[in-house]
Amino acid sequence: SDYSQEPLRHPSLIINAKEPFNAEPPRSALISSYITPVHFFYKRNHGPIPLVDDIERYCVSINGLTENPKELFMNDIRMLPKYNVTATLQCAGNRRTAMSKVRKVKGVGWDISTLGNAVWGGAKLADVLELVGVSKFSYCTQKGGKHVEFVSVDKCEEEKGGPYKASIPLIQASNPEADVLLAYEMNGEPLNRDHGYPLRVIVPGVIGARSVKWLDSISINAEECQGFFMQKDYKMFPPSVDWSNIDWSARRPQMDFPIQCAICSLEDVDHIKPGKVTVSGYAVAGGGRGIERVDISVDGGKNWIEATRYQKIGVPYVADSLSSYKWAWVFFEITVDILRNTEIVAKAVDSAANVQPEKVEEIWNVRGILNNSWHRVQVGVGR
Ligand code: MTE
Ligand code: MO
Repeated sequence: SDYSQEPLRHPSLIINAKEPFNAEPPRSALISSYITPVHFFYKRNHGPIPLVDDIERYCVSINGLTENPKELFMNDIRMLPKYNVTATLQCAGNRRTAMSKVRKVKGVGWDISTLGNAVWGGAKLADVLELVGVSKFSYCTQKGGKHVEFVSVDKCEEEKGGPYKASIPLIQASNPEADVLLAYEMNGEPLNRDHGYPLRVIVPGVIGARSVKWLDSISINAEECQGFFMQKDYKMFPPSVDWSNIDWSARRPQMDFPIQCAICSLEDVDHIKPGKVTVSGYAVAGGGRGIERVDISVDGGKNWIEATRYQKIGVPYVADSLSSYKWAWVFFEITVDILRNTEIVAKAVDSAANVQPEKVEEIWNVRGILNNSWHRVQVGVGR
């Protein structure tokens, strides 16, 4: 593989793997602003960053089980109504390092910053599909298409040198309320190469793996995508399954991510002065479910107090109100008194009353995905 044309990256990113480039920001940088600056946004790749330079000739072909296949140029996509969707993208591997401490798992190690919140600008996939004869809210096209597959221009080892790909159900793709985008902007700027220039998919509320970067083509198919990352990866197995008895066909590809939160104002083992300590971080729910509550414990999980939540500084957050960003994280904050060595814990509850599991052991899985166990930081109190 050719890594000679990689873009420049911010020097404070924590690099978990160099080639392919996989990096996350430090915890404190992650919560330094509600909208994650592009340079601090985690980067998750499975191959070299492709170089798409002839933007005039760049086009996305839309084919498969539709009456009216088409090639769309950037101008065709820009002509459609533009939407700005604030959405948190989270990798299924977020917090994998902590899971691998229980028992070894396969995959790049990640701390708690394998997610970011951006304003994605682009066309709604539901509008794009209408251009090829698929009406809004369709389960199935006349020719029997039920899944929408996204194929990239990059090349990955796992696909034996072929492109990265993924699919989502047609009903989600054609639902304008699902806010699935073909995005050409991130935080008001053209997408950069690391994040999918010139065009990527954004599937809000779903693990990052389905938000295909460097889009090359879209195919409407009867079956879900048979690619590696749909069928041989990013599936959740019970703790009893290991590499000797794994049956990939027994599980479905993971779509929504689960309720998640983490403390970012403290490192794993922090030494602090006795007195008031600010505990802050992010909480995010999959599938557009809002965050109902974030609970903090300063005694390892015996007693809990509720943190304040916000999406805009100074404005209390209310889940599912018209003023909330339904696909985006909330920040939480609370000031506590810490006088002796202890464990500070955070757990969130979403609007469907889903709660994070207490122990990582209960959700351990061989691929090391979806670690959303209570987030704990050990604090040592010194002089
Ligand atoms: N798309 C392509 N073409 N190639 C990839 O390797 N990685 C996926 C997804 N889309 C990937 C991809 C994964 S696993 C995640 S978590 C997100 O992109 C990461 O997006 P980001 O690098 O913009 O943060
Ligand atoms: Mo990912």
